[in-house]
Amino acid sequence: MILVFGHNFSYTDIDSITSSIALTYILKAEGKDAKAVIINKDAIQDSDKNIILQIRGLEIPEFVSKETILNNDIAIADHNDPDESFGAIGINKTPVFCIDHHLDTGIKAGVKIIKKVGAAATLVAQLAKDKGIKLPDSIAEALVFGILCDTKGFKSKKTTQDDKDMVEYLYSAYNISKTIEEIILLVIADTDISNMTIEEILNNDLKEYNNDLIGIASMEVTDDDYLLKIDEILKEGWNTKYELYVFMLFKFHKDETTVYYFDKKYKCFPDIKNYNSIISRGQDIVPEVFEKIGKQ
Ligand SMILES: [Mn+2]
Repeated sequence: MILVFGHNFSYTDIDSITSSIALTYILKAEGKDAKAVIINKDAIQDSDKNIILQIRGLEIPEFVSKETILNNDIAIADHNDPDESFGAIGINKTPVFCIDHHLDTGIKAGVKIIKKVGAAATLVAQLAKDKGIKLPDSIAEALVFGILCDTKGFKSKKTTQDDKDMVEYLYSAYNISKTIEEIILLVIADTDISNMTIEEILNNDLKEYNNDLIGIASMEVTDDDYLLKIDEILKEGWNTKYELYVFMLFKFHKDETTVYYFDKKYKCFPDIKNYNSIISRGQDIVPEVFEKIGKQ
């Protein structure tokens, strides 16, 4: 059996979930025994659960134990860094399949497809298309959600023509029950930051790096309500467990990103940096952080 999963540490996301479900379908269509799973039972945060409920026919992958992972083959989608995945629970395995849109860590895999596009879901949809595998409409629709989530409705700087072309193709080849505009409204819902605790805010969409010494969280907003919490964010950002904690604020109403750094160790990051676009954690901030700490 091949267990298929996206990045799970700390949180998974819609791109990871939909990509792993579609990759599972492709592997099964090729006669392999495969199952989409999650490997961290706390991987799905509430904001994503609300989106998942809107995706027709989508079943949340079941959680499997470390022992189950040890006894089966693995395939990974939407990441290629063992540290943010199975490595985090002490598993050392070569995936039989890896499909991802992040920077190549040099991981070994039976089949490895890594291409810099806006969403892993774009690559998985392309894989099905290339192989002539007809997906169920519900899985095609899930992939549209994955692409629009990760590219933030094509607003993210990491969006490529491939992502746009793939969404257009999926609409032409499948029966998708919602329009692009309807899906964008669902996936870029304004985060009601005023009703969140500071802990929830600082942990939102959190990913850990560098043996969990670095944490990078992010939040999407569509108005200026976040200003009510900004003093608390600026204060408590220093009290996380990380040597370097980064909080990215995507301001969709202004097409801007503000990045707050809480650097207790490296002393080489500004407290705050503004960008005139919706930038990407994986493509903009993570490489910059590792380049800077590498020089320290
Ligand atoms: Mn992704």
